[in-house]
Amino acid sequence: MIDLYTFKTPNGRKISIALEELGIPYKTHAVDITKGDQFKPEFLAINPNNKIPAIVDHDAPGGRPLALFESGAILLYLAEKTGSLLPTDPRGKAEVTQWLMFQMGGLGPMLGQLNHFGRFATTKVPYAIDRFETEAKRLLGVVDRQLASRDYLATTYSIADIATYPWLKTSRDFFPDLFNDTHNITQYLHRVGSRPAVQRGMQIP
Ligand SMILES: N[C@@H](CCC(=O)N[C@@H](CS)C(=O)NCC(=O)O)C(=O)O
Repeated sequence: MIDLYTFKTPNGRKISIALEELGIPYKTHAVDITKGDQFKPEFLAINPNNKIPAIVDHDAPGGRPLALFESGAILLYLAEKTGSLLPTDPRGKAEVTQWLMFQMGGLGPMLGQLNHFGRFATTKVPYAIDRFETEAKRLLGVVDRQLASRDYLATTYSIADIATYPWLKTSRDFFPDLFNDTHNITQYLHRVGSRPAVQRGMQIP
């Protein structure tokens, strides 16, 4: 059994999608980050970085519960624990890890900053909006070109797609103009979004 601490954001949805894909039983705990739940001592004991998602795996290696934060680390852990969604051959694994890191270090943070400065900042800062919009467009171009000749980011459907899909889907809903020239991404969103586990995971919490 896994306890999943999450909220309705792209980073949270990565883990609910993965758990749904893998068929691992889990219990959802909604951490309302708009109300400060992430700063409560009981949550900080699980993630000292006060962010969702986090998990506690009660059937972890070593025979004692394992608390984990950082969505990329959680995805790698779940994939390796189950032997799914991550190839075991070094070449295939490296390709998936590359696109996972691209999402964790590039696409996610840049789209996240664009979301902040474009939708939530109380002061409009044109320089920041322009910077993050330009970088987001460039990164979306990289993804779109990668998908021109393949169905998934790496050779097969993997945790790299699970990390990327919720960010693309949510960003397209809020910033549709960014996706005017990304037809391969549009098809990819249909392809990945039609998976029942993805649909279920996107509803959590
Ligand atoms: N690199 C982290 C980022 C997690 C993150 O930014 N979580 C946000 C929601 S998407 C959060 O919990 N923010 C609350 C806060 O910063 O107080 C991951 O991928 O897990």
